[in-house]
Amino acid sequence: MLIKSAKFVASNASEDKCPEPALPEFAFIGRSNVGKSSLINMLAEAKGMAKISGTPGKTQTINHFIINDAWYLVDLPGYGYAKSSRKARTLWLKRTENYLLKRKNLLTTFLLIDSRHEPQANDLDRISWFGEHGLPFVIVFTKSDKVNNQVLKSNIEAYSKQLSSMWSELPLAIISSAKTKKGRAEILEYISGVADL
Ligand SMILES: Nc1nc2c(ncn2[C@@H]2O[C@H](COP(=O)(O)OP(=O)(O)OP(=O)(O)O)[C@@H](O)[C@H]2O)c(=O)[nH]1
Ligand SMILES: [Mg+2]
Repeated sequence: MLIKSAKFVASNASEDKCPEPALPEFAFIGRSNVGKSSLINMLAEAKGMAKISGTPGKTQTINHFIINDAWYLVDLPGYGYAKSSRKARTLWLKRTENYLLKRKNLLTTFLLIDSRHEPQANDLDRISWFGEHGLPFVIVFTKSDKVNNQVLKSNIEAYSKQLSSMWSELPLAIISSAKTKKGRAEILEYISGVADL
């Protein structure tokens, strides 16, 4: 898929304030600092479009970006930041879960997992949550440039093992790097197929 244009549309605190749900959209969720905003910029070939930071917790709202004037990429706040307050975590849950459950034009959510780490409880909980609610999602293993192939393979295998105990069929998983653009073609191809673009 060719990206002809990519523009920031709006930043909102709640689902009911988001742009009219008239175009297909795809959201990105995952732990703080996992690389959601970086992946969105990499896919859109738009450096600096989504705000990136080395400090976890950069994205705090629901951010819509319009691609080719035809579909949305949505950057969501991260979860699991150890230093966030209970109040902030409750707010995250309220905002994000409400968005994921209610948004009518949301076709698939990309659930990002840092490929450098072994399975983490909060990521597994999030995967279960998608399953419980029957919401379509794709796993993306991020920052693959930071890990050697052996560790990458072993971490992905550990995930597959954990997930096999919960699911009869494993969700689609894509390996990515915002740095080398690994996974870009695969993710865009998936989007274009699902949204019939
Ligand atoms: N080497 C490498 N660094 C990455 C990659 N993706 C993201 N980063 C770095 O990881 C840090 C966090 O990236 P963000 O894209 O801001 O992460 P986020 O998930 O949007 O974080 P929050 O908005 O805080 O939830 C930044 O320093 C990025 O430069 C990647 O694929 N490879
Ligand atoms: Mg972000």
